[in-house]
Amino acid sequence: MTTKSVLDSRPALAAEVEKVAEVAGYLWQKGWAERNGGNISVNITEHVDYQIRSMPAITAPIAIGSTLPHLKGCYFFCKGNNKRMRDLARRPMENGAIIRILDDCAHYEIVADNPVMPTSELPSHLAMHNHLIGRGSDYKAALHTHPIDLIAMSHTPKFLEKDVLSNLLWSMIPETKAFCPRGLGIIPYQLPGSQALAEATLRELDDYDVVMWEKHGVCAVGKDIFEAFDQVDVLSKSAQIYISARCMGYEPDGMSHEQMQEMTRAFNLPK
Ligand code: 2HA
Ligand code: ZN
Repeated sequence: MTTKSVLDSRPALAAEVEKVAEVAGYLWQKGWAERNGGNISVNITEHVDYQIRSMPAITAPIAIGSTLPHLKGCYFFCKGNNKRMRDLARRPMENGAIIRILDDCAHYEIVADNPVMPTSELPSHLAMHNHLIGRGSDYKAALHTHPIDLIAMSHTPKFLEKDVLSNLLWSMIPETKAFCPRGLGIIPYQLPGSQALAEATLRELDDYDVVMWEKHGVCAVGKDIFEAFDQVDVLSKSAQIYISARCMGYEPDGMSHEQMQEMTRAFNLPK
């Protein structure tokens, strides 16, 4: 492993990677990131200077598996395949890498600091970034994690009907709708890392910023990795309140329809 880093004397780029490391630590502390569970990718193109652009790659080109035209010339910081969030938290450049998308938009190469192969969910992550850029969004971060409470709730069909879980979670505490105003989309079970999962995720992202991968985890997007994490965190808090009430032996009332309407008006939230 090198001791010199591409982050040296690049404070803006270093700050983005530090945010990823901070969130990786939270995911581990919350119990959402067993072993190598979960993935993070951040579009860092705006922080990439001419010197990085002219740096030779440290791997041969690797096929993405699809062609993603909006990613031409983009750079991403990605957690490494089989790497642990708890290690990414302490040593981000040994457990993640900066990749460059090649001009054919179908291959990438690793440029720094070490030849750490990116996350197994790279097809979903890059497809999400391509989709976000294509619709003119300023979102830069994608997060996949395994929150115990939300996954547990995806193990029963009654919560998998459209918007049932969103409405339930919003009604547990006022902040959840305020800070996750588009709610939680639901994606029926698909093989992890598959193109089918990537495609289903894209469809749901048109309506939601956080989607549930049934019996697997959630995927969230945001302007930066903090924003993506915060949305999952508020949904998980609501899930905890629901589960705590059920453990005390009752079905929680939830906020009333009138209280939800009042919140929606007061915070100017989508209906
Ligand atoms: O990378 O969580 O879904 C580990 C995962 C894959
Ligand atoms: Zn996963």
